[in-house]
Amino acid sequence: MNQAAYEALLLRLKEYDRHYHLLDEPLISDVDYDRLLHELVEVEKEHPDWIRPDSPTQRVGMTPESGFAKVTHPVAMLSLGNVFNEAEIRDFVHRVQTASAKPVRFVCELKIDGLAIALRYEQGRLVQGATRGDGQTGEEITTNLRTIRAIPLVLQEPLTIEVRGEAYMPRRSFVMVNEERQKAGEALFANPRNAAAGSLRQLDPALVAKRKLAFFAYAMPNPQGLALGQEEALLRMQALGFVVNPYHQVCQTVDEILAYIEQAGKLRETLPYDIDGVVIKVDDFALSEELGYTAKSPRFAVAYKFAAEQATSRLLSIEWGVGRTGVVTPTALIEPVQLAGTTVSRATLHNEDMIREKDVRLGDLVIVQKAGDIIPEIVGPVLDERTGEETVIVFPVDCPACSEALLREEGEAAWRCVNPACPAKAVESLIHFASRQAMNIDGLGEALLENLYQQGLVKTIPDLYHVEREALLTLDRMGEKSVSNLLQAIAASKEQPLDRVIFGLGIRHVGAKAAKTLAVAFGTMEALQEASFDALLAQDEIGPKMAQSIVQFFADPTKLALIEELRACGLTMRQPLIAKPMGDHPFVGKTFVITGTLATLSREQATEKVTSLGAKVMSSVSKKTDFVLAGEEAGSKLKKAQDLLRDDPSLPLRILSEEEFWAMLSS
Ligand code: 0OX
Repeated sequence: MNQAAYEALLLRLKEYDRHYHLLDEPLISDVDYDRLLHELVEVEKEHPDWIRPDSPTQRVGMTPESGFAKVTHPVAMLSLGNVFNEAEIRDFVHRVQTASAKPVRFVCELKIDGLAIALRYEQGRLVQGATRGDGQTGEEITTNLRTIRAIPLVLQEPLTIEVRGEAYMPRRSFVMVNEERQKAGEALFANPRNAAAGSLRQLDPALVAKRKLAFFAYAMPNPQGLALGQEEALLRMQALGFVVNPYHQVCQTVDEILAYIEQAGKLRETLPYDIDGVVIKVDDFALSEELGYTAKSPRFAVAYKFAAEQATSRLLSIEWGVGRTGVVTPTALIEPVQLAGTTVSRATLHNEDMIREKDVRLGDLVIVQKAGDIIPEIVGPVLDERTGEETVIVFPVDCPACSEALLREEGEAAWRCVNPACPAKAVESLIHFASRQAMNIDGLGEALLENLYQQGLVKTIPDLYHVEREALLTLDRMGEKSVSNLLQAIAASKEQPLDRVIFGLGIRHVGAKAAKTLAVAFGTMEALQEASFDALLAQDEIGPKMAQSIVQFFADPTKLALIEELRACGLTMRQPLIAKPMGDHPFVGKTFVITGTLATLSREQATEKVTSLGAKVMSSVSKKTDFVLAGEEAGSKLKKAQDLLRDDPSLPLRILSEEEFWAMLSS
């Protein structure tokens, strides 16, 4: 084969890819495709210098040596706020409309039930792909994402942009994957979403490639003038080579949005992939930016979630679990039933009051409900089906894990085990400490912690930092590599910021957000330990219940000893600098736009530096921009800033060179 024939074959394969993914109309069978691909591989082996970066063979790369690296998202990947009914949609539309002088255009899209992914292209080449993670930091899974044929490796234009979208597993791939797993005697994936997530977490990209994942692009977080609105962005992404879901629609009234939702509901069953609702977005990017964000989600878009799905099944028995705080929770074990595409055999009954209120009895036919990601729950019994054989559920009086008497505090729905030595509480506390929102220790999941506890290797949090390689190697399924990775992850967690340690300690009522507020306000663990009730209460969003709980926590000598021990283990418990201690820094509270190529730091690093000083980084320049940090080859944004200043020199806007930026940064 000569080079021209090679290139023709490559183009042919790319065309097949496009039909397969974009149009969902394969032109040839998988077998034929694989045969042609094999031909291509053979030619490339002979002529490595012919290989083009957009060749389908470039999709399966090298296996990462040790787990996945972390990636900080330059623009946070926030989750969407949910709306569930017409009134809430009206509210959203009204709020948006109030902020705009013109009638607002919305773009409605199907909400694909997959995993949000961020892709970074430099000069048109895919250089990085990452998961959403906690929204700020995700995992770098570029080699795995490269195996997805719907993700272009090279764009139609040499642009440096980020594109976000949903990686998902089409239903037919899901069925295939599960059939294979069943044959191999492996646990089945509950639904396509879990299968997609599980696949992207594989360390071997060749395995990921077999799973046949797909991708829909739906956002350009930093459109750089490539598009002025969402509809244009979708078209633009499509022109660049992405697969964009075809069912998007511009709506200008609530009625049009409702009609779209109704259609989407009908379409749902016929689609070759799962959707769990509809996303409603403001079209105009300028308006979107003006609307901005709440702490958790954008104000310019919401997700309408399809109503919960219900099924009926028989209540067989109750499993009593003990949580980290000692709360005893009932889980209903039911006859397995199909619900929203998964088999459900467990559902929560919440607490004793709920059981009484609903009058659920053993042997009852019960209604089970699942809404979105939420764990299935028992809605109530089907009373007409009662035979009289059903028996009342008796709540345990002693802890199911340690047999100590349970307590129920005034005004609380929960029964609690207060035994500090309760093994169930200890394991749950370890799980919480290692969890993603707390110390984020990779590889240290529930099953492993339970095992470590049962083997007596880790009984307390500080034990984690003393556990030895040899001991870990004795555990099932822990080889050299996983043990090294785990030890490395545990060691790395010593540097986690103070807020994660505070959250990880599991102080009652203190969630991740409050932990951050406390870490920022008090700066060190010592200061927090000594904070009075009033000093705590003076902080934003810290109420009396939380303040009381914090004071109580630090009054307990065993907790103080725990913190001392963690310090001795080498935990730094430091909070990176943020706005407050730098109250008079010129960047505090300012709005930045970063453009062009910076010589001394990446855009992510620049973003991190200014946001840690309490500045905001925006994607486009407006009259409200305070600083434009312009690197080499800055283009339209720099020009826009210059134009704005020419029209109105009194604007507070300043254009900074990289050198000036560093000078101000250290001021
Ligand atoms: C989806 C989906 C998720 C980006 C801008 C607002 C939220 N699951 O299909 N997210 C978004 O948009 C993000 N769009 C979607 N279609």
